[in-house]
Amino acid sequence: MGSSDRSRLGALLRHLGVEGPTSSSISAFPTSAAHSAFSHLLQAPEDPILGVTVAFNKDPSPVKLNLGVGAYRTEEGKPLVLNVVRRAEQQLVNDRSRVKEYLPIVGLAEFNKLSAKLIFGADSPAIRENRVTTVQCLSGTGSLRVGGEFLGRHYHQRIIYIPLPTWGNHPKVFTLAGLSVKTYRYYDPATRGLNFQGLLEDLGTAPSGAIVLLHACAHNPTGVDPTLEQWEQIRQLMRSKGLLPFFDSAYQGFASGNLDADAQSVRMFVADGGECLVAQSYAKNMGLYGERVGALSIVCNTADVAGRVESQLKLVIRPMYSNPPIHGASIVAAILKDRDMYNEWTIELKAMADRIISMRHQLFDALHARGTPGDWSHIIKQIGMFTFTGLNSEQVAFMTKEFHIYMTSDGRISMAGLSSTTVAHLADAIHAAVTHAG
Ligand code: KET
Repeated sequence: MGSSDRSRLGALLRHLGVEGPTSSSISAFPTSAAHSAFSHLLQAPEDPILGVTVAFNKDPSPVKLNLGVGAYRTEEGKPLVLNVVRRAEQQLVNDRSRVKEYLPIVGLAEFNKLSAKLIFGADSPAIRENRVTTVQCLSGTGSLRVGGEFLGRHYHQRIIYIPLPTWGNHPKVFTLAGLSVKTYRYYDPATRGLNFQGLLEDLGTAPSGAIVLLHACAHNPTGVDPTLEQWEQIRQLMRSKGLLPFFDSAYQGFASGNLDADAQSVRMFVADGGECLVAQSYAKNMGLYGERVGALSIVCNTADVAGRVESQLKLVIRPMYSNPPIHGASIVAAILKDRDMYNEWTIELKAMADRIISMRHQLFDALHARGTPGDWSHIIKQIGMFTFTGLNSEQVAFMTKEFHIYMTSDGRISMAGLSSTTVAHLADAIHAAVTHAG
């Protein structure tokens, strides 16, 4: 700004009755970083999971391998758009009657109905009795957040118990929703299995009415799920203490390859007539990651309560993002309502689940062949997208530095990112990490 400009600005401001800035304060206008309104901000760390992809993208090595984020890759290491999704999209594009109007606050009605059916079962009494309210949300994360906000506003107990360990975003989502986060024991590093006794003890001493976050299947990051008998014991304990279940169902179909089998835990809790919340994601099981499609269902004990719950959910959603996007939910609805497309989806889903299971065997065999010290049978026993290897953060850092293998520092590997061509490289890296590092 030149000096004549400055004096003209000063005159204008005086004319308007505003105290004109002196020439020195004008020259100090926020043109330099030191005077930014945000200059006090510290550089925030990258997200522990999504930041792995940021680091991966910066690495020029041709042998680099991203086993961080839980996103499915083909044998060729490429992201996969399911055939059935392409078909549904084509159908949507060809339908000239479709418009881009706002959806209702709760999203696409058909999508909500079909999503409830998918998780609770077609013959669910809760659905038949109109005791379920389902709202379309922004994938699994958005569903958890809307559920958390709702509970923070309307539920008498603010404490939510999450498993130790759990998906890294859980504590952040629920804390920001105004809940107070506590943990319950879940994983036993010694057995690389479920710490069932610890879980029962911790839930047994939880204050009555506390919320409990449960992974419906394919627990992230451990790959360890309770058996059906253990689920039944958890259910009895929770119901006897009036604990409120909040299921996170991000991997329905990925654990066993079967959508119904993977919904058993949720259905057990609904079958007893009690209340619960469920956050569903279509990111993984339909490969709709970036479309952000999910649903929050709240099962209530009467239809009347469910109606009032839905009215309050609308008040939670409207000021956050008004209403959800239309495209992804339309894809899901098109697939779920058409018998032929639904069947095609289940076949493609099973193929993804099977490929992951086959990678578990290949990795286990490769470590066995190298004589890598340790018992690696957990690689085969664990369920879902991830293997919780037991590698420590130094070993992970070593594998990234020496082998360009990217994974979260807790030793979690996304098996869906592995293929027959990269398994040897990973096995070499693990072998070297175990024998040389940490
Ligand atoms: N719950 C769990 C247990 C979960 O693992 C994820 C994603 C989500 C919810 C949310 O997914 P959404 O895309 O909002 O539907 N987990 C993978 C990706 C991520 O961290 O965002 C992961 O753990 O790699």
